[in-house]
Amino acid sequence: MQTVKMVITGPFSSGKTEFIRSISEIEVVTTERDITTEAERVKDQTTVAMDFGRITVDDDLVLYLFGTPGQRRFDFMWEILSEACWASW
Ligand SMILES: Nc1nc2c(ncn2[C@@H]2O[C@H](COP(=O)(O)OP(=O)(O)O)[C@@H](O)[C@H]2O)c(=O)[nH]1
Ligand SMILES: [Mg+2]
Repeated sequence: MQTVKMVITGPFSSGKTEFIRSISEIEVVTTERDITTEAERVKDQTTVAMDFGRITVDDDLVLYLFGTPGQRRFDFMWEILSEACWASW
């Protein structure tokens, strides 16, 4: 069985968290917090650290899904999530 880490990234409010929620077979670990920036009030909450979900593709393949925050002020998480070895999570 192969386990592959997949990082879902993109701009703020592009649907990263919703995508992972839609396909994950486990309850998604989220870090949603209330929006505090006026310019971002297109929704109520935003991801401040990461999302985590998992989907079994077939007997041989499981995907670990990591979602990043979208805002530049959280860009340190892009590297952390991209570089971290999934086995250590
Ligand atoms: N209509 C529609 N709305 C979506 C879709 N995916 C996400 N959204 C909405 O777009 C907004 C941003 O989604 P979210 O997953 O929080 O974006 P993120 O900031 O990239 O994690 C939310 O209000 C979602 O409900 C989609 O496929 N269709
Ligand atoms: Mg999000």
